[in-house]
Amino acid sequence: MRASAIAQPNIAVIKYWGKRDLARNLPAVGSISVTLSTLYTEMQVEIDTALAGDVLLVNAEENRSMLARVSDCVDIIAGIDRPAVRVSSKSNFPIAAGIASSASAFAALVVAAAAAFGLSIPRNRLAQLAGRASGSAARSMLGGFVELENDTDNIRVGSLLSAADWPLEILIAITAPGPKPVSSGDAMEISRRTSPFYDLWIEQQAADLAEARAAIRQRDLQRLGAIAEHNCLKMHSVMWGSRPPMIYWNSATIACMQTIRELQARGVAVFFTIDAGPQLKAICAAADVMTVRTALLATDGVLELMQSGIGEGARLVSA
Ligand code: 2P0
Repeated sequence: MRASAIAQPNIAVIKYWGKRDLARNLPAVGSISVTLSTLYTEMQVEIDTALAGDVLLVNAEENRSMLARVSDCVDIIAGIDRPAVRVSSKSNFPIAAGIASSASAFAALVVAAAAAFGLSIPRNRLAQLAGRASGSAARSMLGGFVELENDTDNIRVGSLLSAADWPLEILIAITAPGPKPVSSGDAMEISRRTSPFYDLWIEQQAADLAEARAAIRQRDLQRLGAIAEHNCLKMHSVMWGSRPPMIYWNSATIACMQTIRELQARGVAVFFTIDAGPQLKAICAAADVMTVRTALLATDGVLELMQSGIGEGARLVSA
């Protein structure tokens, strides 16, 4: 009747931007991400027949704005005739600020909800169901380097390398902690409808995925960095070319990019990526993490640095 699960957010090195089926929330492109280890969302789902309707607590406070999305996700797992649930979510990082909080939240939610209702659902099916709630959540079902394949009729997730196979470090430079002005889902739709670069973005994704896959298999950080930065900046070009433009960066985001370029010029193996928010994520070998930390902390406008290794997929914890 009650179950808890933990999931980690993931950072895409080859991005998901755009949907090909709004009703089923199917992405228009495949993507590749790394699952983080130190940031987490823990979700507890408790069936409570005494409740008149579902209740959602986020970090111990009742939250009505996210309730409908959470209820829909539990419906997808347990059916609409299910009893009401009390869902409690805890995270150790800012929500809706471009650090993939919906990915860890919905990955943990599907695992906890399936267990609370006593359902045994294969992992790939859970990934598909999590993906209906949030496209990127499907990737947090697995650990390490994860590819989300955009098949003809559904999605499939697969692991390219485990966390232990290539122990990289990820630094997240927080440049503004508040929630983003436009949700990723809405912004993607605006891009699809209005950006003159959108079709080209979709067309080129298979080549970017193949290049990243090869770089990951070879554990070639420089090769992965080159394609990841290209893919990230191309996604943001699609956003900037949208009407109205979707500009998530601030001046500190650009200062952080400059810092990474300077490190690269000094021979440090590091690359950046930026999602639908103003935070910059730097990915480097464990041996270089102190150098990258120091440089990012000295960059104007960086408020805080979060650090993570590569972690595991969503899993049950004792409730
Ligand atoms: C990604 N993002 O691949 C890309 C890069 C943001 C920028 O996946 O509408 O919050 O819920 O499916 O999962 C954010 O997308 O979007 C995202 P929905 P989601 O990480």
